[in-house]
Amino acid sequence: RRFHVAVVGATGAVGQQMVQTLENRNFPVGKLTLLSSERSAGKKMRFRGEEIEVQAAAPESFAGVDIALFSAGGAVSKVLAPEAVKRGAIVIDNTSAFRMDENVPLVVPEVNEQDLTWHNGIIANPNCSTIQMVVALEPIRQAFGLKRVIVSTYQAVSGAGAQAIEELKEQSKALLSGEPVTPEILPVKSDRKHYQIAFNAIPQIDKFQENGFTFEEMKMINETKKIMHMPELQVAATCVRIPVVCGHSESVYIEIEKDGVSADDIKAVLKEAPGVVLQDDPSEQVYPMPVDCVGKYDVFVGRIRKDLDDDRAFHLWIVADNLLKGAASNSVQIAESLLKLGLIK
Ligand code: 11C
Repeated sequence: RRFHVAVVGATGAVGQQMVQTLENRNFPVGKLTLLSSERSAGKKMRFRGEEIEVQAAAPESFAGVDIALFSAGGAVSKVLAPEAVKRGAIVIDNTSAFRMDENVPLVVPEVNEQDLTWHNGIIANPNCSTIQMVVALEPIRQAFGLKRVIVSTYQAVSGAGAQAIEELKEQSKALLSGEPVTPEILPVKSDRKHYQIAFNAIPQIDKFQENGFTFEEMKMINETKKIMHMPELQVAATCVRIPVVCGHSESVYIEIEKDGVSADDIKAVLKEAPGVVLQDDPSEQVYPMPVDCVGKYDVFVGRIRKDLDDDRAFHLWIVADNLLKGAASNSVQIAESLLKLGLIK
């Protein structure tokens, strides 16, 4: 059978990739409905060689829809996801609106596909920087146990949307021409101050919380524990925006449970892990970089080494396309898993 799929936020940085990924992964789409805000309605997008006009999203848009992929911001999901479910659709939501709701599974298929079995209509797609990290950590946890994670991220501007990509490009051009810049989007569009991203690094992604961490950092902390079913896991994160268009990178420090494990043992596990590509050969200067990961669905891991002071601690470098594995392709993979597990009627 073929399915009626809707993409909400179709014209956005992630929405465009969702449409492309449905096509590239040959998802059995019978009908594709593209939805957006009023502002983007009327635009045309291509899917399998045909032009589809984008419509303004409304509750009635979901009549007859089997699967709705949402990526139009948390506020839109909060209002329209329940409307889609009411009309019989399964929602795969790529916003933070429902991720920590205990009635909503938060799923990365390589890690916790079975959580899909208890969904109640809405399935949450985790934050991009969380997804790529847990894909690499879960096989290590299964083999050697996992006690503690400390991550620092180097995140691409596309995580903040199409306007942030434009801002980086415009600022880069202006500064190279000796012209002044007026930051308006990054680090957070709705926060009070904005800073230059071109030729800079900004240690703020999303808004600050009362505990001194940003919301992005709290997402990495809380979502990792939920996806891995490890409320006791010790996790800390520092999230930084860098002037890269696409591809998030992460320096990850882990402490495992088992004694006597070598870096080669960790590499052997990751070599066989689903969704992971091991790129680790210092003798040949081989390691993952964002420019090489763009357009790919996998998570790339390298620079794996044992800590010099703690026998149970290791360092890893993890890179993935934040718009694909971090968002669009993980969402489409969730839809594929629903089919595989017989969870869509
Ligand atoms: C960023 N990780 O790079 C964010 C974007 O919760 O889905 C994804 C926000 C989210 O800015």
